[in-house]
Amino acid sequence: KPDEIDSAVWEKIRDHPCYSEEAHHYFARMHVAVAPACNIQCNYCNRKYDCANESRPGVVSEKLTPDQARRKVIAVANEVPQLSVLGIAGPGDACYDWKKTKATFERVAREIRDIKLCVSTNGLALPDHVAELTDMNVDHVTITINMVDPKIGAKIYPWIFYNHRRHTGIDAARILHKRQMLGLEMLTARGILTKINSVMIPGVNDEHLIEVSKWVKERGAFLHNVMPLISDPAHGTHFGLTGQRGPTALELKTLQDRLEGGAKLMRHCRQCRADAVGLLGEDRGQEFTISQISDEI
Ligand code: CLF
Ligand code: SF4
Repeated sequence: KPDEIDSAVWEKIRDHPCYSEEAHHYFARMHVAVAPACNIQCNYCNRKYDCANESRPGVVSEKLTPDQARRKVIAVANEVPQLSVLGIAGPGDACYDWKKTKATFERVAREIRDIKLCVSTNGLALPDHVAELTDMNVDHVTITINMVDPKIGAKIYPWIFYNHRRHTGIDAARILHKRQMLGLEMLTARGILTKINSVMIPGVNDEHLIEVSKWVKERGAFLHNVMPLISDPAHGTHFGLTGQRGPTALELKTLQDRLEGGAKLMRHCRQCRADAVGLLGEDRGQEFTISQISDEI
């Protein structure tokens, strides 16, 4: 255990492949794509594929009901001894599509007691579910935070759906920002480890992510993961259609180096799919499609 990390935190990260760089060589995660609905629109999203919170577009993820997800997790746990974490990361928003997220976690936790539960969200609905996340012993939550200035947010989010209606422009970005900060503070107060994902969008929020890093560090974020925008016109995202480019590998690394000294950086993210299975960078999802899993589980 590294000296600077306290023992309670170490227990939470030592076998989590995203929260501990060391652990990612030995421990596997799996995602189940149970949460297709989303409450915001990001200009880098293509709903046909996965939540770009964490996911590389490509092939449509296999969407599952909570019971199918339970069966799949058991099948994977039987075959993949390194499995330590079950994450829900889309294809929509795990906290907005909450009933399915909750039902999945409850079913799995009843049968596999030591699996770690992990959630990824845009943060808008997060404050409403922090109490339940705490009750379910969810120790890891990722919030995608791309701005702390609503003027920049308005360039990334055309609308959000909140309190039964659609909000647009700066108004939408301001609400999203407040909810993200509130959610982060609530998690920190309860000792839940938080990772902040930021999508680096050149010319839109690249410089601004230095400010984001300060804000989230002050509010107790455990890790900051800056990911490159994946902008391919073929995927039909808004940014893809407007010709917005993603950063080069050098631009990403230069920004990450400038962020040293803010929140601790994650540098080994592989932008997993919403139905990824295996070690990071490995995707064994095709071995565990629901049609291959016995009905008896
Ligand atoms: Fe999944 Fe995300 Fe949990 Fe990890 S992924 S919900 S924190 S278990 Fe990890 Fe994949 Fe990067 Fe995500 S490498 S995309 S950071
Ligand atoms: Fe798409 Fe995820 Fe953004 Fe929702 S939060 S619009 S699913 S990228």
